[in-house]
Amino acid sequence: MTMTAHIHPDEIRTLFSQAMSDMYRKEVPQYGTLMELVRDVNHATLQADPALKSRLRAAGELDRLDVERHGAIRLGTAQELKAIRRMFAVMGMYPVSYYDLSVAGIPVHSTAFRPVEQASLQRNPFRVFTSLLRLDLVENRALAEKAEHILNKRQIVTDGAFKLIEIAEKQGGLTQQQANDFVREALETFRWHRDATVDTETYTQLVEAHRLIADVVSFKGPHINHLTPRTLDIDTVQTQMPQRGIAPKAVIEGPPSRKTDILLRQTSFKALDEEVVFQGVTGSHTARFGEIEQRGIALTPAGRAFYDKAITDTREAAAKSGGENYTSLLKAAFSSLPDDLETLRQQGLAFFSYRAGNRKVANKAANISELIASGALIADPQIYEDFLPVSAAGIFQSNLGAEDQSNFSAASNQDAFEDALGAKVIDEMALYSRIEADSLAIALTQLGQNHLLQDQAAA
Ligand code: OOG
Ligand code: NI
Repeated sequence: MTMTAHIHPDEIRTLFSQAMSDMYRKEVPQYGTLMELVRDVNHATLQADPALKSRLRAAGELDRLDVERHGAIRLGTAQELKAIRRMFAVMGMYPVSYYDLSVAGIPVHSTAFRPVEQASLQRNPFRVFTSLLRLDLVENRALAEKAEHILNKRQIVTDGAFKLIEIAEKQGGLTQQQANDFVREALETFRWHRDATVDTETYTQLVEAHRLIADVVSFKGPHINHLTPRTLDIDTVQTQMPQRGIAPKAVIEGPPSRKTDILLRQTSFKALDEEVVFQGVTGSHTARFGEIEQRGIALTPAGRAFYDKAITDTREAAAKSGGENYTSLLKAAFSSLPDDLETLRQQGLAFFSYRAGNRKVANKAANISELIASGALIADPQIYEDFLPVSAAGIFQSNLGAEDQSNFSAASNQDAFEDALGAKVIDEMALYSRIEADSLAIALTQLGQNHLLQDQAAA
């Protein structure tokens, strides 16, 4: 039997993410403008801060910046979600975390498909925030049934893509030629279709139930909703957007601006009106928007608990005061969270990845902090690779308009989501803590400091 070499799933992911970016740039020209702005701001930030640049380079983080982005899609049925899971697996992307957005009045629940290994994340951390419509939350049952019927008639993954997914599953990978074909076929799933599958009347009914339902149900497939580049300085991007003819939403979602970036900060610009033909009748649809994000260090469960409480407190206080002083309330709520990496590390609030530095150590160190202080051991922040449900809800809502913030009195339903997915979602905290533990073990072994392995949880 002749064996043809398989290419690495990381390479397929990079090909796909590039192809997606090219397609989306043609579909939404403002995306190109946004990419340029982000590239300019990142360049200026690195120029102005050589220490940041060399830290990113040493941590293997610099190269991924230019290719880094996330996409968002919205699916209609369990079969679609299963098919998409198999498609993303070919590219080394797996479902991480469960996000319940019904608590924010949005009838979806979601996961993020992304690479999970540290080396794969460094090569290309491309992720896709993937939502599944919850027709069970639609009060008008007749409309929900109609929507289900419409969805059941469409096939969002091409026959060609399915064939290659099966080959990849059977052979454990794809050859270069198969990968190229796969990327071309997979791209079709996410393309914008100007021709809706429904008539104007049905579309209007769906919009009345919820604009998001109309977005999912009325089209041939889950057009890519947005592609989000990562900036190193979101405050500057936010202020410069208007100069490039882009109007950002009022506030940046997530934590406040700090010396030490944590988790994820996001902003977006208003959704576009796109021309659509409803069974011969020209109309328009508003769903796709632009988004920018800045990523900081991943927080441990203890750090995350602080974050969640600070955000909840801020929103409550802001609601009481009419929302005007949101930014100062937010800053105040985070003022007791340490704003330097080493304190976050020593207090067990954030996740790190360890590596041995150039300096050798002669003696057995007393603890890990001592090794770090001497320069023998280096603790790089682990970038937060996931999403924040409150931010996601804010992003959804800023693009839906106030009239769509209905209250779905639904319980979170991870079991139903995993049934639809045909798999369990991976726990994000387990991924960060495994990367931390593995990297520490390797570094300590290299440094001849294995005696410190037992108390790796300690500072
Ligand atoms: C997804 C909204 C959430 C994010 O980055 O948190 C999101 C959507 O609009 O489908 O994109
Ligand atoms: Ni997004």
